[in-house]
Amino acid sequence: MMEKIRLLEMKSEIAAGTRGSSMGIDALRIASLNKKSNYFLRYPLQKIADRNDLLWADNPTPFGIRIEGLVEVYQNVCDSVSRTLINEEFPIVLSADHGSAGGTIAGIKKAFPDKTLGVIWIDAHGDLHSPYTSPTGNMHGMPLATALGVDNEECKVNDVKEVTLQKWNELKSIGGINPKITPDNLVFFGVRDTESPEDFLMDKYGIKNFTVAETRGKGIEHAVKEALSMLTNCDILYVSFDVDSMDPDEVSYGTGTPVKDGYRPDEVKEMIKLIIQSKKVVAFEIVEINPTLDNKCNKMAETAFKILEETTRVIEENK
Ligand code: EXY
Ligand code: MN
Ligand code: MN
Ligand code: MN
Repeated sequence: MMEKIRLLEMKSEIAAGTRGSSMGIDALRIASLNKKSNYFLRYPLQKIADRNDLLWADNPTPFGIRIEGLVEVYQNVCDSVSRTLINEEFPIVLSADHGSAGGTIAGIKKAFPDKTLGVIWIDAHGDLHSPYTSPTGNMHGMPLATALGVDNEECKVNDVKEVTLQKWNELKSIGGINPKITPDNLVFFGVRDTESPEDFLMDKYGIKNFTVAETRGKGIEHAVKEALSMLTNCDILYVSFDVDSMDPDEVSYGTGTPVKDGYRPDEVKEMIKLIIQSKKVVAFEIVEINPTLDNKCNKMAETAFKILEETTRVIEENK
């Protein structure tokens, strides 16, 4: 098991549909200071180079220079995550936008190429789109498609330029392995805002989604046990926590794509704690805090920080 924790800071928001998630990690810092916590002093922190300069470039369309920039972001995240794991440290990835999570998965696989990786994705969204199917062109809706290596052309709604496809194929191959995960080793919690191409993939591959209602109906402990039992063939696990999995009316609208009827913070905290106790977890990631959208001052970051602190404590206990 990992000796110690390393925080990896990734402020890229070039995959986002809205500006501001790059400030989510500093909002976490503010939350930690308001709580008089020394959390950000306790662990080594590595800043990973983003390409937010592309946000101010001419014509920074998602399928123009932004996808080129995302290839670089994926590579940077992949290298940092894999180096951290090879150094027997536990990476806690503090990301802006969920778009960079494809790089996190690439980094885990680069560090452990022969291990079967399971992914637990806590999110209101499926993040399963490709350039062929995306309703918005925002690449934060695509990280899992890059990890699964799926183009989902059968559900094509967009014409895609050759140059875009080349970059898309590069995204899928970052870290040298494609695909990095198989659909039977992916479990969702809280997904409740998908488009038909994503529903098609979830049905085609039988990807399990524990809805909020099902999680509550079964009880969190039972739902997590069931999820872990579906991933027993995995040697290692990675948990990606998108704060928009939580209910915006319960917490705040401080995230890029809020969706009603989400989890309460205590439910998510308990869920992650139980998952991490499984000891197979080698990386944890928290994404999508956007303080510029918070309708309750810094409530999203404060809520997320409490979950991050508790999760980190459990990771340390389980080392
Ligand atoms: N499925 C929608 C799209 O692809 O544009 C919304 C995606 C939201 C993604 C956020 C990070 O979870
Ligand atoms: Mn986003
Ligand atoms: Mn997401
Ligand atoms: Mn989401």
